[in-house]
Amino acid sequence: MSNKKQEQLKNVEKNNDDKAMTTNNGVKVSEDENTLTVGERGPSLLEDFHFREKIMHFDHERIPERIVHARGFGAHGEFQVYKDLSEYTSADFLTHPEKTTPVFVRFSTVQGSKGSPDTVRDVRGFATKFYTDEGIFDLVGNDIPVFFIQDAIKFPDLIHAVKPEPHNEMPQGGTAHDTFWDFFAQNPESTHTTVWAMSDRGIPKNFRQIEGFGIHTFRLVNRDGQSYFVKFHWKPVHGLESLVWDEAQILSGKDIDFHRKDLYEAIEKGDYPEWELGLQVIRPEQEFDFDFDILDPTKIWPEDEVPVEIVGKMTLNQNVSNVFDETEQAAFHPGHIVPGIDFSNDPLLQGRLFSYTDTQISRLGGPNFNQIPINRPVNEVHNNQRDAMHQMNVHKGQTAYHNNALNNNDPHTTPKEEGGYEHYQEKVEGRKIQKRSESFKDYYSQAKLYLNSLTKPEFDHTVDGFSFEIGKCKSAMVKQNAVNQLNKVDRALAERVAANVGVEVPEENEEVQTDAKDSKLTMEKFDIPLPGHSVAVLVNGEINEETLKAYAKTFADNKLNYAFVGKQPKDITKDFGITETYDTAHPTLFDSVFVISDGAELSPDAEAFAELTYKHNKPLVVNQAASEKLSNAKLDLNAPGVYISDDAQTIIQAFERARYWDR
Ligand code: HDE
Repeated sequence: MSNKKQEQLKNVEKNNDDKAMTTNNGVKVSEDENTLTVGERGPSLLEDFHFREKIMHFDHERIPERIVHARGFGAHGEFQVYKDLSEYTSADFLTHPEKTTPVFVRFSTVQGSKGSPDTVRDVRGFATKFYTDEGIFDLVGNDIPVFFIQDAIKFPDLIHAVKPEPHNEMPQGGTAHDTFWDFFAQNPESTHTTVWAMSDRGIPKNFRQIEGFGIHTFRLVNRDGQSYFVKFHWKPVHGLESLVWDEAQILSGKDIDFHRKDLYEAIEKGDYPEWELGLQVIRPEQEFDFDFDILDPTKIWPEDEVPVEIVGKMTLNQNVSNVFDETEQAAFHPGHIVPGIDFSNDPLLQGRLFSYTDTQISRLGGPNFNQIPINRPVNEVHNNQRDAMHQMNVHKGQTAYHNNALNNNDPHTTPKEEGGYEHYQEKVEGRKIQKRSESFKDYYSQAKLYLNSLTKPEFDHTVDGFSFEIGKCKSAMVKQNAVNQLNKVDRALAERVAANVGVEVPEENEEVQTDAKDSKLTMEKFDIPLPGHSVAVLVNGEINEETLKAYAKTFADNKLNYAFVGKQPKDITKDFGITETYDTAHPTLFDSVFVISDGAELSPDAEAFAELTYKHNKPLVVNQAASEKLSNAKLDLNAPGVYISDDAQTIIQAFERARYWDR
């Protein structure tokens, strides 16, 4: 823990080791099991101040969960830029390749409440706090590069439609209900993002393997005051993977913490999750060169058209010590920016600038939330803001105003040349109006571009996503309206979904006409590195210990996580053995399966395990003896990604692909 933020947090750490218990006023406590009563069986006495304080504190332990992104998980790390980006920006952390900047990242789902499952179909939040030497920069993004709406005034409508319905508070954590699809059909600007959410992108495999997007157009401003439009990207070093829908649904029950556990364990093991920071830059003179408006948050800048320049790397290398103190109290805000970065006029971004501070006041109990340790910058803070709830500082001196002569006019302002923040002097003029720009009105072309860019299996999964979600609606009108919208994007999609959910395909084909594609949108473009993947070894019969150990070594040497699964746990050595049973393990919790037998029959559990792995298109290896016993199982031993072999190396080879969609 050498980074500045970690050191700062260390100073406020509380450790109970060897410490006497005290009240919050520092009085040593002699009794913590029994309240003060009159006699052994008599009434309790209010004068037991330790009891009163303990219960009072407990009664207030919860704070309001976030209105959106309530379910989240965070970790610390650091960021380093690869090269000096002074051409684009004056930001200190982007112009000093020798510096590492502490970061804190919180991943989240959007719709569900704090206790909802991790693997629901939803957009994932990807919020990064950079503790730079010039103050905090928050990149509060998502794992999908576009958003459902174009203007912040519609955010409460979107969220009211997507959240559990008010009359019965269902469903939790998902969009498969009438109000969401009614919103979708009545607000066509949501089409593009919804297509992404219904594709494999809506069910990521874990947090380590998602992309991150700032979504909005920001500005970078260099020392000469020259400005560039920019979009921020995080590219996962570990590749991009998703679950299959059936798997995601099973996992919502088998392991509600599936994503957070993966992140936590990877960091504990030292397999640090990493992302590269990418920039898409558009020069001011190119602002109107595109067939989309670069301020519209429902549009991507296709990477084939505006390539992503990779400029740095972020590594998450430290779990939090306390989830409430750090992750829950973290207050992100897209308005936290540093010199060298500025906003664009994207109307969604502009509205966010109000919302995030406002929400912290009810969530964190007052305007001093920046003083909570996780939210403190690593550089010094001085200003004339005073008092208010939960003030943690003791401000010295007589003056708290500017200008003053009594304190030499301190704290003093700093000119731009010396690092003071100055807003970019964009020239704007116009009438005050409430009207959406005509240039924002093409809702369908990029939704179609996205579909055009998917592989066939990815397109099929998207059909399944829509069919499941629209199919769950109770109102036939809502279903029909939703399919009518799809008909404006892609006729084949509309036809297939209409058939699956039992409504009419609109007579007229209204499909938007474009063959445009972007080669960077399919998830299959990403290489999937082997480390971090997992294998379940199903042990049938009495396999000797040396064989099991040799398998374990091969997996460990290749940085695969592994578990031996049998009918009963069996210690082979102190730290090694059959640790999982069919009660605790499940195929959805592993990326591949290796079935071994010494000739013994396979248990029905083992067969079912192999079948589900097969069904979910994951690598499957069975040894010769096991293959002979699998004749009743519902799987084809000759299918792609299924191997008959006794050699653990075969699993390594089978991971050439994480999923065999052609099975
Ligand atoms: Fe947020 N959003 N949002 N949002 N958002 C919040 O702030 C809001 C939007 C995003 O891990 C809230 O502290 C408005 C886009 C993330 O703590 C709230 C609008 C994007 C997180 C809020 C948007 C996001 C939030 C709730 C429309 C992707 C979780 C609690 C103008 C670029 C941060 C909080 C964390 C959280 C408002 C749209 C991402 C209410 C008004 C677009 C990742 O302030």
